[in-house]
Amino acid sequence: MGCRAVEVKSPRGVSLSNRVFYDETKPFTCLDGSKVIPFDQVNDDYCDCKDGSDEPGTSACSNGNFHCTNAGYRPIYIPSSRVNDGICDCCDTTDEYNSGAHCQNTCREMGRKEREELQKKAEMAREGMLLKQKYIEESQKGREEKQARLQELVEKRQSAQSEVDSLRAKKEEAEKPEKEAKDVHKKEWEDRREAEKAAFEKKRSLEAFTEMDEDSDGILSAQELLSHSELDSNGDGSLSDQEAQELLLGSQSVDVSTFQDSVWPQIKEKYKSKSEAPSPPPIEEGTESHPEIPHEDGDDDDGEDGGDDEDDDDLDEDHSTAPGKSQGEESEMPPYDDTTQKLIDAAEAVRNDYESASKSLKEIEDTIRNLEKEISLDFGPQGEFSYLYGQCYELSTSEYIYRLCHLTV
Ligand SMILES: [Ca+2]
Ligand SMILES: [Ca+2]
Ligand SMILES: [Ca+2]
Ligand SMILES: [Ca+2]
Repeated sequence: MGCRAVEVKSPRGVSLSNRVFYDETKPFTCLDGSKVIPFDQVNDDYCDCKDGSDEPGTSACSNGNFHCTNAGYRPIYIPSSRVNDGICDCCDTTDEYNSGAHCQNTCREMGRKEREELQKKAEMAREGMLLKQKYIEESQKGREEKQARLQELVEKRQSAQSEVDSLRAKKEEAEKPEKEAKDVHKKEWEDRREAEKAAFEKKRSLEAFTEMDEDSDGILSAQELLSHSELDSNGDGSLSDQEAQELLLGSQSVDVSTFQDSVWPQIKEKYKSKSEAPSPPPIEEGTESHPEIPHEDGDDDDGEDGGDDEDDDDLDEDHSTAPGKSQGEESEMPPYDDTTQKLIDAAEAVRNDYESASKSLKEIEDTIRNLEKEISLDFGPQGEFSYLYGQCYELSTSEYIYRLCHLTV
């Protein structure tokens, strides 16, 4: 491109590079080689060559091409049908040499504008290169810093890992006696409850026997049972002789110990005392009313992996609620004795240490992972796009907000 200010004499509509084929001292060979004609048939406004090459400067050939030199701007070819068609196609006006159209030579102005554009582009490219260089340098520096930081963290991870390992061992060591002591405590409490329940049941059964043994001869007869229609077994609302005998294990009567061992367990749910004071509600089997117990089990189970905070809460609850609520409520597990409590406290202290060590190890590992990821990302051949890392751009339209984030992981 650029400007060719020198006008060279050549047939009209022929480019400088094709000029060699148009030698006025020789016959003209059509450019496609199809025909040879005398040179005076070139540009004689009559189409001789199939490829139109004998009429570069007229519109005689429909497939011909006219070349504008456009000095000061850039040369172009136009279809020869546009030669002398009254419309200015070439900025140097050469296509309209015989049409009467008033064309102005605008090549110099167009060339100037183009050069200005190009200069602007070149300036921008230079600025861009400088910026790119800056980004590359920053990226290299950032990369080196990240590598150094990563190196540091990898070393730190090693010591954090051994800290966690040693605390885990300590924790397990402290949790073993803790669990044993807690189990013993729980077992003792459960045994005590069992014994209390058995004693209570024995007392109730004796009271029931005494009440049902109407003639107080120490023997409960089927006859004496009959008034207890609540013991009815076939649903007819009354207790028959036969039903009474079945309750008494097929006998006519039972003594007090047989009653307590074998009869009472069958009837105690149905039995209603006839004395005015209703019997106290029976102690239910199981531990539904003792919220502390499931927690205990939970504690022991997940003591191993430590990680969660619930552990701590449960233990705190044990300490604070057990002594307060225990009055009158035999279902509440009594507070731990001093020795057990000391074991729990000791284990808890190690658990806390272990957990905070685990937490900082995890933080180190997370940071390492992120750094490694960031280092491994492709930021261009020289890292020139690393400044885009994590940068987001938003475009709000009337309905949506488009958010574009670069290279985020
Ligand atoms: Ca011709
Ligand atoms: Ca024209
Ligand atoms: Ca009796
Ligand atoms: Ca019945």
